[in-house]
Amino acid sequence: MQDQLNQLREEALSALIGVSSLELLDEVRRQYLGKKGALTALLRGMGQVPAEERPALGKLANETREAVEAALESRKDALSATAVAAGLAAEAIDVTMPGKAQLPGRGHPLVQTERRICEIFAGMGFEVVEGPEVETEWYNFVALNIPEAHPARDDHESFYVTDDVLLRTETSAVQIRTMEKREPPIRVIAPGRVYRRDAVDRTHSHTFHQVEGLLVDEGVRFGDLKGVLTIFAQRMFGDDVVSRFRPHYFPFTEPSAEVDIQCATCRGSGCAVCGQSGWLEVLGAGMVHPQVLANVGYDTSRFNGFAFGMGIERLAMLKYGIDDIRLFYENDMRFLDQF
Ligand code: 2NL
Repeated sequence: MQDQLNQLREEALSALIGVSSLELLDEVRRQYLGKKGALTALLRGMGQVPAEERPALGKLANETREAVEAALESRKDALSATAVAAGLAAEAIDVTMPGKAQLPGRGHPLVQTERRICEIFAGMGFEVVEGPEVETEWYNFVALNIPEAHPARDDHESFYVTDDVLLRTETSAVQIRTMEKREPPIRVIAPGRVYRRDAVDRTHSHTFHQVEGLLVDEGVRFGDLKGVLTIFAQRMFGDDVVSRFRPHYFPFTEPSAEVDIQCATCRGSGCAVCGQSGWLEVLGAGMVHPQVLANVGYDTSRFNGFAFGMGIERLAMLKYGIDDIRLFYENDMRFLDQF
């Protein structure tokens, strides 16, 4: 029996060496120390042992149990330590991994261009005003001296909602509303979306964006308009840009002009970009027609002014060298990412 006990201890201890998990460890505990285990089975044979040998054998049995328990305990500690270490290793953060870039958002190229235009005029004392996109014929046409027979008033060129109501074809109406509400001096710019019944192609869209400007005061001269727009062209396209004023006609200004900048690609000698003319049209302008000032109740013997209007898409296309207006509305990230 003594030998059997010693053998049991040897077996149990060597079994423990190969145990690789807490579950298997429990298995070994049951196998040797459990109610149906090897030690219990041996002790059942104690009845057959002579009485004088029992105390020594009992002591050995206890020592065996203690030895196996101690070994189980130390193996358990080792295994838990390994499990904790493995858990920590699995959770470890590799601080040397490259991060996921969070790119800051930015404005659509049209938004960026509109902001830049407004910023330049704000620097010259102009205030931004906004108004409705659905207008009456009075604000959109009549107050601006656009005659009934003008092609823009045809429903083939404008989006009419009713006989008298339409989607605005330019943001001038906002300026008419401003003049109705205030007395000169007036210095405002009106950015916004406008609508025209145009067929879509590389340079036309039925819905586009504009910035119009208006200045009304006493003794305003064409030279003031020229100065403001020359400075605008320089701030927008670079200090060395060359601009020119070319006579034009608008019903709401007299005299009127279109402003061109010299083509940066050919420096004025003519190329494919400027259609061989050497110049690129950027905006329209003129001295406000006295009839327009009279329409809002201003004293035309005292006040006069200048006004101008430009397409934001057109300016953005010139500034960034974009040759198709439709790119602005597709929201293709490969395009937008470039601005
Ligand atoms: C263009 C030309 C222009 C105006 C807009 C205007 C507004 C008022 C009175 C007089 Cl309230 N004029 N606006 C004047 C001249 C030209 O726009 O080519 N726009 C894209």
